[in-house]
Amino acid sequence: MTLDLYGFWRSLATFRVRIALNLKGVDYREHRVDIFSGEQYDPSFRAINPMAAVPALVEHGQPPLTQSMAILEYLEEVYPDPPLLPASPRARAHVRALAMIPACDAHPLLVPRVRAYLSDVLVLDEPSRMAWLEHWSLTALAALEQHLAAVPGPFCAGASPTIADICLAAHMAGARLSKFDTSAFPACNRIVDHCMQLDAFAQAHPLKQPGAPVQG
Ligand SMILES: N[C@@H](CCC(=O)N[C@@H](CS)C(=O)NCC(=O)O)C(=O)O
Repeated sequence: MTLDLYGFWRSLATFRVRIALNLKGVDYREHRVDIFSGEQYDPSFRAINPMAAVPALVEHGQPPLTQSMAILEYLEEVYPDPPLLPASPRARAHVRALAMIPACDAHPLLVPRVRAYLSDVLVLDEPSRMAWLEHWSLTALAALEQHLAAVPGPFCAGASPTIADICLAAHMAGARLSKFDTSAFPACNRIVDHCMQLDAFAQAHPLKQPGAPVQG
């Protein structure tokens, strides 16, 4: 049965869920919630996600699932093939930790509601706001680079993609869209470039989604 994904082209958390759905071959249709124009605050969407954030995943007749990491874990349990977590408990914990660096330590500092607070409440000017975003974006990449510099690859944890690759690819896409200099992170760039050769990642990219700016 087709799943309903509520998302937005520029949303990195939605990008994560799209990749997982694609990797697992799960059929879905996406409904656009324009988080730049404030559609996430519409009562009809708040009824789906009271946090007013995408993604949300709805299966016919079931309450919505929210939080991209919870959705990835759900997909892993319900559609175990191909696995997005390694077999051993220790390796799984490590992959989850790598995934959480961008998803839990960095991404919450970069979202529109935080950007709006920086400009509207703290009255930061545009260069100061960009410095904030760049700082936290690159802080996560520096930590990941230290973890990944010596891995044999081609993915974060071996020969197939895991949730660590999904979260790294989404985070790097955000950094690249913001034109941050990521050249100090060659291992991260190498792994992401490898991921993006897979259709499941490439087709899920923000710039491939309806509503994204057309690239010249
Ligand atoms: N921890 C949540 C984050 C969800 C989130 O903040 N999504 C962003 C887009 S990536 C959003 O919808 N933001 C709306 C806003 O900040 O107003 C998840 O992983 O799903």
